[in-house]
Amino acid sequence: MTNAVVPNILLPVVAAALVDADGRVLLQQRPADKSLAGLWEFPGGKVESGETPEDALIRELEEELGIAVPHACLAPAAFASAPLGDRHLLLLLYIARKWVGVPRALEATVLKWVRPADMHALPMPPADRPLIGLLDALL
Ligand code: 9L3
Ligand code: MG
Repeated sequence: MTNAVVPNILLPVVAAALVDADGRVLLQQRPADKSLAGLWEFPGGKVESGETPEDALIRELEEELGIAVPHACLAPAAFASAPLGDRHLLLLLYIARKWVGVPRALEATVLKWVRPADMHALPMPPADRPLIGLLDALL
């Protein structure tokens, strides 16, 4: 049998757990005009054609928060998946403890710093929720 072309059902999305000196992690609330409106997510977005996951995440963090994260400060940490319409979202989470600038809500409704243990009480997208426990174990 020849190799079949793998149907493109996976949607790669990258996100960051920005960790502050007190071990709190930055979450942002998705705006009303976007999918999953009102849910609290790790900042990030889709990997675009031609980008590495790390390049995509650095671009997203600049667009969404106005911060610069050096490539060397991104550590791959965990992943999770969730159905998304007729596709399947594959969420790759990176940890960063250093960045340049102060995060601002340039696309989100609001930002907040949250301890992983306190995230369970927040409404989060289906792909983000399984990452809470993994993150808690890593921090
Ligand atoms: N998504 C889920 N959790 C996240 C992020 C950054 C994104 N932490 C989902 C929401 C959308 C899709 O991935 O369905 C693409 O994200 P965006 O480009 O709307 O931010
Ligand atoms: Mg986004």
